[in-house]
Amino acid sequence: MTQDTLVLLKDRLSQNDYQKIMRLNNPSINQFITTSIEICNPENIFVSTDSFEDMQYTREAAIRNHEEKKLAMEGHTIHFDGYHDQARDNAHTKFLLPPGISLGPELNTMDRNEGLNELSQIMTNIMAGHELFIKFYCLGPVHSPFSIPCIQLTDSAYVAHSEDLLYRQGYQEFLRQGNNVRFFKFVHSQGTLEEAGLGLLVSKNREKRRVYIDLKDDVIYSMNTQYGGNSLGLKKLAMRLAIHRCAQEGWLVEHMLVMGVTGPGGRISYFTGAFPSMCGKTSTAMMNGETIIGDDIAYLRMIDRKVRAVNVEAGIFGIIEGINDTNDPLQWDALTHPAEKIFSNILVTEENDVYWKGKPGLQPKTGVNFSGDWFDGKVDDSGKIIPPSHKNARFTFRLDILPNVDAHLHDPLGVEVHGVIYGGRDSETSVPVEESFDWVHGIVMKGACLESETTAATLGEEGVRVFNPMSNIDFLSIPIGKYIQNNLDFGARLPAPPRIFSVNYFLKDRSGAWLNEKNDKAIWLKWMELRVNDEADALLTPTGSIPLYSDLKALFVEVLQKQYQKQEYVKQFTTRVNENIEKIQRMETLFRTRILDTPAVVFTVLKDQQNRLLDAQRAFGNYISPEQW
Ligand code: SPV
Ligand code: MN
Repeated sequence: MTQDTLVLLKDRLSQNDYQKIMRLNNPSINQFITTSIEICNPENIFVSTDSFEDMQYTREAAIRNHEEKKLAMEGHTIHFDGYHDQARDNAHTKFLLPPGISLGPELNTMDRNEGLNELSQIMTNIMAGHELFIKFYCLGPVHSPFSIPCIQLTDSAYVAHSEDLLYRQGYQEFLRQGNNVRFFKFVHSQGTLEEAGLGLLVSKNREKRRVYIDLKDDVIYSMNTQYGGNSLGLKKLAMRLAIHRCAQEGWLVEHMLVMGVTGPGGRISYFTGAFPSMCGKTSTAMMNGETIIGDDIAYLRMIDRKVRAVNVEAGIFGIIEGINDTNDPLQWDALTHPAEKIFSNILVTEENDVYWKGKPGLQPKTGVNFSGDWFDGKVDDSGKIIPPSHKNARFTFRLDILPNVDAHLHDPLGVEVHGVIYGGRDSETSVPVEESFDWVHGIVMKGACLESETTAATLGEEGVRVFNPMSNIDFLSIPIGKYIQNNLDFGARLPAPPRIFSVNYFLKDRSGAWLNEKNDKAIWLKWMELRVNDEADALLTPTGSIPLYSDLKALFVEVLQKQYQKQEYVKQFTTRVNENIEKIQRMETLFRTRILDTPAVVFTVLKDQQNRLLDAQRAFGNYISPEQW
């Protein structure tokens, strides 16, 4: 640490804040902060520790700095992101790579020096006139083998406030881990601001929006954006650093919910579940009657030869569209009662209340939303109708406001995982729920071969079928084959790996009608809970093990008080042979031509499944009723 570093820190920080940094006694933290201050040049600086007062300061700053506004209900605030800043910007999210390093053709990369040069131009004085927040957090529970301390620099009080709701405070964790700690660093600036609805300020320079990831130094730069998926360091940005790190260390970082499913006699079995964005992950995690640990990102480690998982986060940044009292009673209750909560990109009514698309009751005719003053029928510059709330509009709150939060949310050892679920948006191929034959079959066929139709969670066209291994493609920071191999190796080290399942909430019949209702997922969860406890039989099909009609019928009555008809079961669980074979062929071509480091076993598993399907086709034809097995 140079003398200059300390001089600059002393000069720019208050005496009190300077002492907060000095207590950490970590030259690399000092260096990181100094360099960032020098280039970004904020007007003033606030250093936050884990104290209630510091969180209160951040909360109030979000109002004072015009990034949030109070709503009628106590604890509720509204935040807007710019009209064109409503989702993750994959095109401008890039890994900065030193010469000679490659992450394969599927990942978005650029030359490290070129990226750093571009950043230094974009970042010069970018915080002029802004307040810089220096915040310390911990990914995963504190005082745990999973804990990764993080430092977030941001000139957005909204970002800092969101992270206070979404993550555990980490100043004490830095002190606990001492100055050899390996930590992640984030620098975020909203950049130049302009006024949007309700006088709130939004990022203006979207042509200079960048999210650049420097794996070499474990640092991520996010510039000229506010949308959480681009700006919250600890969310999808940290996930990329963690995926890089876990592959070196032999554990897993997954785009997964963590939840407890209650079985007979009140027993709880824990599941993790990976779904692409907007494919039912949060609503599964929030299932009434079950317990929630997390809805987005999980770390999985082998501890005492078992898989244990934690939620990296302590809050939810969830999609609000369509939430209603009938289908999502827990989310509905949480959203309609006082508690600290940030709503983003929904409609604020004349009563200073909120409205989102799908909220029960009449849609207001006017209000203010992410497009400014809004009225029914308003169109944007390109003639597109502007809905009252954006499809990717979200809410942010702490998990502990939910009545069904699991008792182990902050357990330093997490929970033991009994089952792993993979789900995609697939209208034509896979059955609603199915168990794989074993870990390798599950990782390859359910995880690595996951395809899903695109949604509004990322910028770009919706409804296009894309390859999304383990629902994690957007966040991978290592070559795809290596990532699959890390998953395979993880299971190979376990004496009894968790069971692997697939679910598909989006299956349609040939006329395009949905084959399931939203709440049917409650039944699939209960069936999986029985399976991991060896308490339900299954039918063996070429693609995996599927439920017996009698078991589902009993569960439908018990859980949903619904008569489940045999013909519904037959339609839902018919094996669609051609569609499955076509998918295998798409995957085979993709792995051969685009994923150059595909593990050889992937091809073997694909081939075996194809042969089983061809045999079944010869015996039973193209559409095979479950009654045939
Ligand atoms: C997702 O899109 O997967 C999310 C929200 O969980 S974001 O923070 O944008 O990643
Ligand atoms: Mn997500």
